[in-house]
Amino acid sequence: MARSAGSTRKRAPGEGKASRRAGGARPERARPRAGTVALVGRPNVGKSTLLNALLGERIAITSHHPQTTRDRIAGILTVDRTQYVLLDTPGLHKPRNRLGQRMNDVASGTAAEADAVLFLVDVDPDPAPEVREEDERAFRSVPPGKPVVLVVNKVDRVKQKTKLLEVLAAYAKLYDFAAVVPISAKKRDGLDRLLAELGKLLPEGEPLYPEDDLSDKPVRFFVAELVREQILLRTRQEVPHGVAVTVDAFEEGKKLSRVALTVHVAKESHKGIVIGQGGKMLAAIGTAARERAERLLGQRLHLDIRVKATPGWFDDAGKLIELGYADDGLPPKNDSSRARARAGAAR
Ligand SMILES: Nc1nc2c(ncn2[C@@H]2O[C@H](COP(=O)(O)OP(=O)(O)OP(=O)(O)O)[C@@H](O)[C@H]2O)c(=O)[nH]1
Ligand SMILES: [Mg+2]
Repeated sequence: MARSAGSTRKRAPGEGKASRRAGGARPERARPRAGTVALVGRPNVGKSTLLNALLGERIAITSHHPQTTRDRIAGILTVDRTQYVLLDTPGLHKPRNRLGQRMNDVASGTAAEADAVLFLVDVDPDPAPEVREEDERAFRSVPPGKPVVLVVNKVDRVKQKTKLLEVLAAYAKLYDFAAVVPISAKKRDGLDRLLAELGKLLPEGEPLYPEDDLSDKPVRFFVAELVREQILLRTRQEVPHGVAVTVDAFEEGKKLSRVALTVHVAKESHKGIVIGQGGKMLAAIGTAARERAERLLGQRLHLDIRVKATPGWFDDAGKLIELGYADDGLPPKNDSSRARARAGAAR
């Protein structure tokens, strides 16, 4: 699908938002609805995979490692006269450092601000008919009184459907959910019903974003994230958790944009792992990230990536700011809902 990084306003290089050209509202009698839905749940349950599946675009990075997502990322989906502002969030977990605490704050803060919450859990291939304790703990971060849709993901893994029904029945007792929806984000099963249930919970109103916007994040965010994704996919153990990627320069050209990035690793010894023998690993990371970024953003890119050890950055308030984890990732309070939803674009 055609994509462009363009938006109409004048902007600094790399600050333009990702947008979609296709789509748009089809005329219908129902009144327009628009609102925010926070996707929350434990790490690794498939929140970002679900966001991408609903949008039909891979805007959020995903991996088999827990705690892949570190920011709130809005994905904008307009179907008929309903605009869903889907807010992907970091997985709720027991934090071990400042970064982890910030990630939890972003997730629970986003749930508190949103019009509706999509609480996501996943099922094992052979699931026990009970609520997982970690899910119960994560659910406590959802403010009481919110409309919540419980979504049970990865049903493609379950062979015995009677077991799945038992899991659904157990989780349904956790709260007075607006709906309980089994899905497979990977196979895109159950997504139409999910959207129908979420749509009922959104307030009536005009779209919060232009209909061809895809996300609230600037282009440079996606380039940095796609580099981080390749590192998550290609490294193991403690290396991926200690990686942050910053954009140092973004030179926007008509035919080709040049992006200079730094990969920050937690230890000197991790540098060699990311660079690889003769620089092979870094070259592979760069090529794969560039290809994905070009596809998403609809522009040709040249990535210039260096690797630097920044020990302890995830526990250092000053370094967290330097590396882009400055605020709590939330839109400012005391604002109209329209301004709130748009605020993320300014980062
Ligand atoms: N079998 C199966 N795997 C899935 C499904 N959805 C997601 N996954 C896998 O689950 C893993 C985690 O997916 P993510 O989307 O990164 O999970 P997340 O909840 O965003 O994780 P954090 O960002 O760490 O909180 C990845 O390996 C996905 O491929 C699904 O429907 N079925
Ligand atoms: Mg995620």
